[in-house]
Amino acid sequence: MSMTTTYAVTGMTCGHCEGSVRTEVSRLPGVERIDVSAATGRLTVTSRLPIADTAVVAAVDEAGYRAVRAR
Ligand SMILES: [Cu+2]
Repeated sequence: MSMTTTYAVTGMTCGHCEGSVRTEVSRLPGVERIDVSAATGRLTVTSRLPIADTAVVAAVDEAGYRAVRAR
């Protein structure tokens, strides 16, 4: 069963930013799908394993942006 979590990401401005976030988040174990939009500042991660918010935030930080868990 998959779970989906959404984050608000600040600092992304273009497709390159989206690609950087996608690359880092895709390294996390269990990730099945990543939807990321610079236009909306949203990152949605679908995974088959629970992923700690801190791990996602750290991955986004690694890409150069800041993520906060969204409702
Ligand atoms: Cu960019």
